[in-house]
Amino acid sequence: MKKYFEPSELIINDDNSVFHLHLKPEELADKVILVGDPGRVPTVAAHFEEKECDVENREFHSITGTYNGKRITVLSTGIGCDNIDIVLNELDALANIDFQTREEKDQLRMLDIVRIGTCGGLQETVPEGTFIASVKSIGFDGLLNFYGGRNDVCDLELEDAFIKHMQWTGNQCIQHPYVIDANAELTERVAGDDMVRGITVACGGFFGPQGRELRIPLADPHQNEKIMSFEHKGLKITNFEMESSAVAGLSRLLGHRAMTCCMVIANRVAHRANTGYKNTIDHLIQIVLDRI
Ligand code: R1P
Ligand code: URA
Repeated sequence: MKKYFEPSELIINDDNSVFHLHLKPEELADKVILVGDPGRVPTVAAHFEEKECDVENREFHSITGTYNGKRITVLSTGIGCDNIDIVLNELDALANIDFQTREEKDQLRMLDIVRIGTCGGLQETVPEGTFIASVKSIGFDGLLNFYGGRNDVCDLELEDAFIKHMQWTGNQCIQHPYVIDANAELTERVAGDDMVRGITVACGGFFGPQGRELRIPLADPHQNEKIMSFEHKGLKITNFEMESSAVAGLSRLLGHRAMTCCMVIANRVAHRANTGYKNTIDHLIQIVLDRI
């Protein structure tokens, strides 16, 4: 029996577009670039030779077009993994659910999804301007813990090692972290020779969860020191951002290939930040467009 999705579970707008993204099934390409900042969407699409649709709703701005003959959809997710839950589920619905019958399709499509983001560097070796490919992500956001099959796709050995290393007790930083791999083939192709490979911690916030203390003290004042000293099978934690774990995790569970690459805009060891990054992220965009 085919799976049927009720109107309350998969919400479809009157114009046959999906509830939040406002995209229609025929408007989605197999290659998808996700960016956080809606302002980054026109920057990516400026490289397209043709545009076939340009749709906006809330923080979700999508443009589908072609780059060197490749059909690509670029879409903004806004900030945070809660939006990634919406974006990944709606992208998959556009690809793999028939909007007329509300049933899962017989032939499932696999999307190649690359997130181009910004991040905070956690080692001296990744100064501002470095491109980092997240080989693995540690999700502090808790999202994957709500989905069945989570333990089948997560790196439970690294999860255990990380939890022991952090020595959190009681309700300190309570979400159970999950550890998820990016798609290895896509990561190799997109990261090439010019990106640093590392473990990324994806946080459910920019301040406390990333160990930034303004006027509220942190639950664990030693959080970042411990994160920076963690090492597993030769890999160190290189950076903080806020979406890679949810992108990799939901893509794995849905049968899509995903990876995240970010440009470092702040280095937490050197205590420096580059606020002029919007002028330089185009180089990373160009690399991804050529390799996706
Ligand atoms: C925080 O400033 C935002 O920047 C990073 C984080 O993941 C978070 O979304 O990514 P983007 O530049 O893609 O938004
Ligand atoms: N994005 C983040 O999530 N953290 C940083 O430090 C910089 C960009």
